[in-house]
Amino acid sequence: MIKKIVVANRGEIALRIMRSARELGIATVAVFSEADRLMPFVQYADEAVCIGPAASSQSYLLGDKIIAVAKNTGADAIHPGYGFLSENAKFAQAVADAGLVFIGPSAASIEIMGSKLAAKQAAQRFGVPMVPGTETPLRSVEEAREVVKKTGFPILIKASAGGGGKGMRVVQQESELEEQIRLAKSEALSAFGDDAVFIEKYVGAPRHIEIQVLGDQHGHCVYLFERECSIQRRHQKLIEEAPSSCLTPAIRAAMGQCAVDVARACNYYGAGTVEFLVDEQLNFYFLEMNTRLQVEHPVTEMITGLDLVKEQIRIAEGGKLLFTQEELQINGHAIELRVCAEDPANNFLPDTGQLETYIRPQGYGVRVDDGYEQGMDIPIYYDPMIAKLIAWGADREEARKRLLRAIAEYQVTGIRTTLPFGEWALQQPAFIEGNFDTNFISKYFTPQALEHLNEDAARAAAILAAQIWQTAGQPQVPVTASTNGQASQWKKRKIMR
Ligand code: MV4
Repeated sequence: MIKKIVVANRGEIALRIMRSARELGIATVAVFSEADRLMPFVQYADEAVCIGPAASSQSYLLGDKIIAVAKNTGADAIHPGYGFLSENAKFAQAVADAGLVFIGPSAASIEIMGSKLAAKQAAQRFGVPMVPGTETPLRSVEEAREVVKKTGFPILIKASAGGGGKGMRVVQQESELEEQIRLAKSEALSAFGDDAVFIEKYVGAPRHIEIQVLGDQHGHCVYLFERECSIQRRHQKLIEEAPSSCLTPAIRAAMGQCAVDVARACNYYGAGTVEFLVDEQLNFYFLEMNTRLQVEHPVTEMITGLDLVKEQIRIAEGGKLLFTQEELQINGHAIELRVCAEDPANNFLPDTGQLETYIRPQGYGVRVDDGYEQGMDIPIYYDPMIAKLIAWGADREEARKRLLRAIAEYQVTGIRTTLPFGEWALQQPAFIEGNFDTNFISKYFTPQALEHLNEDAARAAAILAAQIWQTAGQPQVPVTASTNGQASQWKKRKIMR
């Protein structure tokens, strides 16, 4: 049994993992960078060790140092969270070699799924549907021409070592083919140290739907239904929900079975996610498998009632799954908004600075997974996501309205966030109808879409300034702080119609 876990991560996910560990009576060790000394996850841990300067390359990516911390503190396991070392097969192996438990899949599973070509070959043996194209490294332009005779244009060239959209190139016509292959290969070589590329027919307006799987070390594997992740911008997801509004029970079951097959194809254990593209006719195609806990896992937790981190720990200890597929069911609907320190009105540029006001929404069905407190600075060194706001409802419409209500309650000043984007997106007719694909943001969103929100805030500020002037002669109160509550009053009236 695991008694002490080193959490090799920071921010909201470090805290998220520590909370589950504490409920299980497991002690936690935080490793942190010099920039994170005052962070809540460092405070929350039973022990904390500074592992280096702010830059990830000198702290959160130092696998050997983190393993040494585990040894020195008498920990018996390491949880990698997401990002950083979570999908690094060498790190997973080094943890095992040090006599520690890696809370995740085997190094071999991570390695197979890290190669998109190896993943496709494994999936093909189980008859999992894939986009027409190649399953072996492209050897020549002639081979590409042969493949395109069958698929037609447009096609995508993808790097085998890529993933998550990295190293992808669209080719529209024959005349571009040779040049694009050359560019894709050289880009893949410099970015990943591996120039293997493959071809897929380009699916134009797909949905991105992923299936959560859970496997134990005794050969049992189940799927925990899907997450709809189509609302993204430049491969950065912004809104995720479970279940997807477009799947029928039959397609859900078929995709779930395929996801379990992909997991079996690499002897998977732990929590994993199998990504699919779904086209307009609801054909689905396996893309890749992510061998970690994902950012958006809470929506799955909200509709299944499971704690995925606890399940990961149980599985890592060698425990058996406590439920069968038949015992799992979807309860209600959950929607998550990623609250990032980015300015949606300015091309989603990262915005750093101080969280001057930070007041969380509360109430029934609202969950906030975050990693900062009011008054803290958002460092420039890491991912700009400061929180995940999740709403659960008995059905999709209740979840949507609840998330809007929570967004209106959320008070953040000092930095710009994606909260206004969320308010806008959740009110779009296409979103309300569930009728959208991965082009949702580029199709509907313009910075002007948020202008009415700014107008409201400006009007509220003007009214307040006039009132203060009348009663006191000149401003006595910091205007930024006092306009905030006023602005959200205006917002609320506008949203809740
Ligand atoms: C595709 C595709 C269209 N056709 N493959 C992007 C992330 C990576 N996992 C695969 N991606 C895509 N692969 C074929 N054959 C379109 C995308 C894609 C995408 C996928 C999921 C979510 C958002 C996306 C945004 C642009 C492109």
